Amino acid sequence: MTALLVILCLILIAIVAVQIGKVTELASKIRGEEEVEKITNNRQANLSMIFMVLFLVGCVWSAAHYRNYMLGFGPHEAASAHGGVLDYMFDITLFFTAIVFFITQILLFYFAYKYKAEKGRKALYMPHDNKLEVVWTVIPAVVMTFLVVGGLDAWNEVMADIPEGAKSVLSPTSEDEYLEVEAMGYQFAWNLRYPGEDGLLGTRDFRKITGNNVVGQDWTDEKNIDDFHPNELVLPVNQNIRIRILARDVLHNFDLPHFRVKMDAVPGMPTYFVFKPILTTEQYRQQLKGVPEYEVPDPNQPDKKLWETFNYELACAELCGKGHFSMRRLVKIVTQEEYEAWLKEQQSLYMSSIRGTDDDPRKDELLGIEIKQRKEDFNTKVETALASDTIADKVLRFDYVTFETGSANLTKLSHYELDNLVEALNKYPSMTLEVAGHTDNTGTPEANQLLSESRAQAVYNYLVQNGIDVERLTAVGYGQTKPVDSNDTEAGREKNRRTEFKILTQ
Ligand SMILES: [Cu+2]
Repeated sequence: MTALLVILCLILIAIVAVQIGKVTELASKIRGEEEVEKITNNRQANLSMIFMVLFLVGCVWSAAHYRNYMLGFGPHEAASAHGGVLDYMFDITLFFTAIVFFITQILLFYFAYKYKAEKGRKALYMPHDNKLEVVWTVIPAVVMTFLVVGGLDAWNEVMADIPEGAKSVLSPTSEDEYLEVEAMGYQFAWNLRYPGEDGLLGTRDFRKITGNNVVGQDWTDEKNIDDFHPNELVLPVNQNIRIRILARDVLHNFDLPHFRVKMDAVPGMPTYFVFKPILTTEQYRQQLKGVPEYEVPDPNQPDKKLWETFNYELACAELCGKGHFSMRRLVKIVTQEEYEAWLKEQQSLYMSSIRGTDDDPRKDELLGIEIKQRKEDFNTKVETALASDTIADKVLRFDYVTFETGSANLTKLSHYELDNLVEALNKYPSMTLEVAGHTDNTGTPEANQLLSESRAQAVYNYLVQNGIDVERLTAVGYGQTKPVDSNDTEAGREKNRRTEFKILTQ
């Protein structure tokens, strides 16, 4: 419909133009060619002067009118430490170019007015003028030198990398520390990766990229285990941030307009940008408060004002394809405490979606942190049992001892818990145990009896192989005779299938 209207308008304008042409032609026939030409020239000259005034006034007016929306003017001061340097360079460049702009525009239109065609007037030919040449070469050269030198200085300051010796950590608290976040652009989103507890981003390999592993993290690298991928960029205020910028497919551009951070993301060529946010989201909102343009209701949340719903954003500033617009990500600058609290909610990609799956090269081993945690839990359990006077408390269930389906072969992961028991037995030399196997009621009682016996025996054998005296151990199979829960539900049956040990003496 709109297209149709536009086409109709264009046709009408064309008709009007043709008609005017015809009328002019007719008029010149009546009045005489020369007379008409003179009138037209005068009219055009006057119109061009009016246009000049309207145009220049419009330039100044629009800049003043929209100043509160523009970065670097009005309330939109830079929210990063280096931003002011760039804004200053921008202002000073604008100052000089504006002078040139106004002078040249005024002269352009004034000359067109003054030297409109007049009968008998001849052009003045001036093939060369040394003075003029010097003036319009030297002045721009001096101004350009000033701008270029200032620009280089600003560039070196803004583009400086993290100073050598600074430490990469997850939550920096001083100038000697920094947080490194990886941002990988792809069609059409940004993948953000934080380093996790260790403060280090793990290695990547593009050949390892899968649906579950968008940046191709190498899971055999310990540094990758705790890396996490949040949906928004949350950063602590007043700390150094280094963004490692990558692209997976085409050119993208990492743009944080409010921080004057902007850098191309080039496939195959990692880039970076170091900056320090100096205003939290909340402080920036306060800066917008009271500005008329932001005291109006937010169309998306009519009960709130625009300044209240303001958020920093990460955009892609390279027109990278059809879904380019959807690369927007929220950016939140928060206080140290808020940042720490946010960190606690994050879960590493490895632990949440890779661990234990077929993509996990460490499926059959525990991670250092898991070993440590389970060992602590196990020791607490044993010590509580030793301290208790109740017989029932002396019976402990193995939480992580499992067998291959239908057999008495211990799974690889069972060894960690059994090793904890070996250690406990060595620590308490007078402790003796009964290892007991139990099953649910699936299958025949005879088969279950046998299975439970051989499973208890397997645990017994493992302990003996690891140096525990046979005198201190017995292995018993109870089959399905001692359920701890109902055998009618899967959850109940799972509880009934178990291996336990009972502390007999201590
Ligand atoms: Cu893009």
